[in-house]
Amino acid sequence: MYYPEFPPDCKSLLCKYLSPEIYASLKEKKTRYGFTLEQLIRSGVKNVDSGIGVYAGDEESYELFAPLLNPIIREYHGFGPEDRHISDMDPSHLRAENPDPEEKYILSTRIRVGRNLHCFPLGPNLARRERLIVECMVSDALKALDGELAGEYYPLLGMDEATKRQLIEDHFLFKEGDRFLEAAGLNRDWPEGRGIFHNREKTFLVWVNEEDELRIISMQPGGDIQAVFARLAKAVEELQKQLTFAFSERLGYITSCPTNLGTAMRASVHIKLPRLGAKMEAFKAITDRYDLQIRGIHGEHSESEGGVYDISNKRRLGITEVQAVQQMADGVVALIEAEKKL
Ligand code: ADP
Ligand code: CIR
Repeated sequence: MYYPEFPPDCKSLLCKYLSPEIYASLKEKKTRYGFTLEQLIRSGVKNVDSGIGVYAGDEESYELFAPLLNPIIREYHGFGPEDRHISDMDPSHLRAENPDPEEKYILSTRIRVGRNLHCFPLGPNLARRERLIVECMVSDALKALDGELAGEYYPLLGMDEATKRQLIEDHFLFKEGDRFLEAAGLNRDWPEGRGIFHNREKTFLVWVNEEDELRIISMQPGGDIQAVFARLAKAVEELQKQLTFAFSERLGYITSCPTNLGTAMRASVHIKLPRLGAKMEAFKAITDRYDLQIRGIHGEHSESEGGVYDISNKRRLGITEVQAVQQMADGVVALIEAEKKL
């Protein structure tokens, strides 16, 4: 294995922080689960248009490869090696009244957290057998939920194409064939071991063995952010009674992509902002002020359609869950005000 080549205009954080010296100091290292630098950086080496370019194979990756990962974490989250993550998922601490009660702008609200099981490596380093055990453990835990959270687990293997396509189009199910995940080894043995759980109303969903072993999702039409957060907090609390999630005192919840560490939370709205969308500079000035990210409406790396954008908190580590949602909610109020003025 040689020092990788990046094009001169490469903007990934991998390319920025993988100096030849750091490369040389890490290239022979291996975690207890056998994860190497080559595996860690494969996605960003193959996809030189990555924003980040790395995926961890286990919790230990974050210690062993810290000379590369710490600077990436600092730049993305503004979180240094001496900082400690703090969690707060108490919905009574959130002040997020519906910013759009007349439903003119916000189409839907979604909050997700990523989780991984404490006693397994992360997806890029998960063996086929382990992935199946994770699927079994998680679907068993989900089966025990009741009330509003009760639902069914649908494995991807054997799901008919039309159902799958519809679930993806309706924003409930993950896409297939993501080249960033593919290069990270996250799509091995596809579709076996993957699946989706949801309640009858599709307001509570869990993705199994996608980028993380669990993606726990609460979503609903409109802008009732408070209700979406309260449902998520309840679901996480219930699942925690049955499953132990990978968690570090310093980095919070451990996820395969360093952008998701900490809260592992992305709180988003799909929001119609056609006027702001035509004035990208003004739009970005507001999203930067509230530390928000703009995505297209079919998820990351997709484009906006009809002036509808996915607006979410960018930072997930070093702020609490309540702060992450509050940032999104406050930013959305400012965006709606700006849209009205144009
Ligand atoms: P993640 O949220 O897990 O980081 P993506 O950005 O790929 O991953 O989004 C996953 C799916 O969730 C996509 O289909 C996306 O359109 C959908 N989604 C995200 N936010 C919302 C929202 N507020 N309302 C409806 N669907 C949403
Ligand atoms: C990239 O580097 O652009 C991709 N690996 C995605 C990074 C952030 N998104 C994510 O974790 N889903």
